[in-house]
Amino acid sequence: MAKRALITGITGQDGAYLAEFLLGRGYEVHGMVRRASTESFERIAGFRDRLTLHQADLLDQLSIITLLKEVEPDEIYNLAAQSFVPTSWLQPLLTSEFTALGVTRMLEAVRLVNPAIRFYQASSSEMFGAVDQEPQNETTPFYPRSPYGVAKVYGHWITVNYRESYGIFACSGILFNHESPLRGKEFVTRKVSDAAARIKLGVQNKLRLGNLDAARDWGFAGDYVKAMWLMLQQDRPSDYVIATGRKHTVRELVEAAFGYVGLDWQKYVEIDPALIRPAEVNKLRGDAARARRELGWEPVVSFDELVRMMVEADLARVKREVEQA
Ligand code: NAP
Ligand code: F7E
Repeated sequence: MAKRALITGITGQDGAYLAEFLLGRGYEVHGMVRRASTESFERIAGFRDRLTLHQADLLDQLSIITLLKEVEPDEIYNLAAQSFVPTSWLQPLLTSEFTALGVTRMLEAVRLVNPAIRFYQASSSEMFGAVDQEPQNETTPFYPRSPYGVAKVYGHWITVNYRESYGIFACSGILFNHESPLRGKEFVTRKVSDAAARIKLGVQNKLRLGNLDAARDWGFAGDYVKAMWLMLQQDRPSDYVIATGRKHTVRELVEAAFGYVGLDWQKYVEIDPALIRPAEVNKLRGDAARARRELGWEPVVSFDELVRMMVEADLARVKREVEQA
């Protein structure tokens, strides 16, 4: 019989890639979506008819319990969260409700409905924050630098705690930044690829950015969702860092994206002080040796390939928009 997976956050970047990946593995895929006046199903439109979507919300405990009773999943991937770091300073309480307490609500539902369900928690390299040690691995101490990072530390430890307290097969994947053409446009990679395309096609003049010196370990979302699945297929649950092991600055990202469309980025980029964060994470680089050893996981797409993939996708999309206008 086909395995059944439940994905929270299925309408997000990772949810879409993971749903497609699991469908390809023969899974019956269910998604949890929150009620909105307008549906946000663009990312899953291509395979929407092969999914079963259910309304529930991370803020509503009973809706999650009811959902688990109805779906009876073998595996849960908890990807839903308020995931944009700057918003976490503007809405710190809501971020904690979704991104921190939401994890406990999911785990409580697993404990009550069926503790045999395997559980994946979407943890983040933002938990390392102002770290000294480089590269960061599973034993590196956390020093989060935003309400989002703090909420993710809570989500990580409550996952570990439910594993240790109740024997639940719960894994925390500590994923470094991962991007794709499906990335939200407010995140820096997509903001840059979209701007490079729009400026090249003459429908934008300037690109306003914040800190160009920040460095991140950027990988491809399509590679990273495979690691989530691999974690839940092991004999024993554990926590894994997922990263490429290479870091680049925002400046290098801009150079690569604008270079790809043959433009000199310095003519278009302006620094907007409003985009500088109250507390910054300056450099992150992950060490995924445990994942390589125990899961057999390796990233496939390089930084240059990722930038090219994103700029090409935005060029094609903006071209279509311009032609239709
Ligand atoms: P994303 O594109 O922002 O997607 C977030 C998802 O969460 C959306 O489907 C959103 O639904 C849903 N959601 C938010 N609040 C909800 C609520 N109260 N109830 C139900 N659903 C809710 O994020 P992503 O990039 O795919 O990331 C997936 C997860 O991995 C997140 O937990 C993120 O924090 C974490 N993470 C991401 C990265 C990365 O680089 N991408 C790295 C490490 C960890 P709507 O469509 O309704 O808004
Ligand atoms: O910023 C700098 C900014 O918003 C990256 C989320 O998926 O990954 C993501 O969090 C860097 C920061 O991602 C702009 O200051 C400069 O240093 O793309 P970002 P993030 O904050 O690293 C982690 C792993 C997650 O878990 C999160 O959910 O880029 N930066 N100028 C800018 N960033 C943005 N967004 N916009 C700018 O104009």
